[in-house]
Amino acid sequence: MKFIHHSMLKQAAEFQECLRNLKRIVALVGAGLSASSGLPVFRGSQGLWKNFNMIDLATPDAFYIDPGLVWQFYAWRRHVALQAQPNAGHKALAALSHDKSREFLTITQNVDGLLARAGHRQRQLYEIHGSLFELRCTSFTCTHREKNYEDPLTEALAQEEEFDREADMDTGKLPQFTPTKELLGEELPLCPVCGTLMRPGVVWFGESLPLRALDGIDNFLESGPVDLILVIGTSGTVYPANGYVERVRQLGGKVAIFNTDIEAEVLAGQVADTWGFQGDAAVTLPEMLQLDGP
Ligand code: BV8
Ligand code: ZN
Repeated sequence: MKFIHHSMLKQAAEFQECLRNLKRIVALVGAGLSASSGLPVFRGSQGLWKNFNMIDLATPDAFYIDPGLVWQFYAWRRHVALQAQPNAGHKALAALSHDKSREFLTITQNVDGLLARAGHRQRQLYEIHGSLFELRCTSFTCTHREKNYEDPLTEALAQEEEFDREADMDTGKLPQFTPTKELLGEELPLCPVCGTLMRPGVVWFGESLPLRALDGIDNFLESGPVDLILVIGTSGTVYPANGYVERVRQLGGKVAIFNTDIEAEVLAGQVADTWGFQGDAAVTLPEMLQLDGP
């Protein structure tokens, strides 16, 4: 497929030439960036949702109906995220956040904490769907919330099988979630202040996104031109997160897509102001962002 290859080389050269002069950049990140760290993506073959419908797990109703099931899901997600390591893609974005010659911010849909662990500047990292490592009290009269990296959170939530990343990655066996037991309320994380059940500090379907984050992103988008949005490892199915791509286009910015699955016309360079780099973002992103000098 010489043609595609030629077009990709051309896009790469053009992108890197352009990147030097692009001063205000936004990254929109999805599960694909953490895929090669061993964390399953939500859709596609190894879909995390495959063995469980998202409605069963990532909604307030699911938690109300069966907090034990939902807590086992999130305890398992915390466990595998803590076992995972940030990859070269996470580190490339973290490096860009320390580049003084540009204004840059990352909007991540991921709740796995890997960008923070890669050393991304906190002030420029917006976790718009929350974090697995935030816990919140469910009582309306209590405002307790905490950062919490303990694993297990409670004895009952201890994860049996150790997820052996190397071995499992080779066999392509990604961690699968199978709830094992009926858990009672007192076996779940309880608020240290008022004793009420705690919940994961993530944004569930039907819940609004953290307003502080939305405001911070709006300030960036409205306080100057936006030259480029890097769209990394996201299927673009969840809103309002994926609305930012269109917003940057409307502001006259260019779009660079990093995904294992890119539309043919983007690959062929037929979509205006849009580059497409097909492959594992942990490989393509560092390659394309190597900033050899200012
Ligand atoms: C809200 C936290 C209103 C929890 C998540 C109908 C139409 C449009 C929208 C809606 C609709 N009905 C309802 C809505 C709104 C809804 C929504 O968008 N639904 C979708 C599913 C249709 N949105 C909401 O409910 C949001 N809230 O709208 O509130 C409101 C306003 C005010 C007051 C009250 C209410 C809240 C959405 C947040 C949900 N929480 N996560 C948790 O993680 O458990 S969403 C969760 O799924 C992730 O955070 C992420 O956002 C999403 C997964 O998407 P991706 O990250 O893109 O991952 P995916 O697997 O889909 O794709 C992976 C991609 O990577 C693929 O493209 C693949 O090709 C690529 N890839 C794979 N490997 C690699 C790779 N790329 C590069 N390298 C690789 N190695
Ligand atoms: Zn409380």
